[in-house]
Amino acid sequence: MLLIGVNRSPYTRRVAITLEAYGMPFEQRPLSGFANRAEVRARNPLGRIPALVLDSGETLVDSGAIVDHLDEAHGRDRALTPVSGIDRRAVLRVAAIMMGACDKGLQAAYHRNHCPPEKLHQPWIDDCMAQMTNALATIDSTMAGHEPYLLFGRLTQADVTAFVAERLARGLGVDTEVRMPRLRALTRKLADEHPFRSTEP
Ligand SMILES: N[C@@H](CCC(=O)N[C@@H](CS)C(=O)NCC(=O)O)C(=O)O
Repeated sequence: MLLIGVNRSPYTRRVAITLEAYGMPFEQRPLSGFANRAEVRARNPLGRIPALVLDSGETLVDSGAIVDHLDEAHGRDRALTPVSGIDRRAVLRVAAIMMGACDKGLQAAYHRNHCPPEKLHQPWIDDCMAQMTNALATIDSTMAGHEPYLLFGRLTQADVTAFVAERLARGLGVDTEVRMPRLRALTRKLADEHPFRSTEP
């Protein structure tokens, strides 16, 4: 398998962490949607990373769809997202909030990086950042503070997505230590685990 994308991207890193957690061998081509436009658009018409090229030549796009395929290939009963029911909904809820938080953080960053200075609209940036921060703080408020993982005492896709979202928020200047201390403690612990350590950009 060939993973297209840089691990600086939270979506790409989510896929890379999942591949590592499942022990699936893969190669990675560290392309960025902006610096390598033509190559990325050849793999994904949207021009976004990640994309995953399967050994059959089929190309999957969007981290959610890619992770769903990896879950199926690994075996849904052993996957990072539970097969069904309330446990599945709980993991998917956290993953949706965390991926949405990344979307908002990146909207703010794209606006800041791609608009000419005279067109910058700070209230829009502030609102996006507030949505991201609020999403992370809400998950933080559900944490007991001494649990090894977010849910069920084991690693799930909730932890993977929380890890990449917290990392992005910190990179965008959110003081996660202060705003979401339990989440920050979790990501600090996860950073020592192989799938997270080996995918550090
Ligand atoms: N929903 C997508 C989001 C992917 C995404 O937005 N990737 C960013 C990199 S972090 C990208 O390629 N941006 C370039 C662009 O939007 O033009 C996923 O989960 O894979």
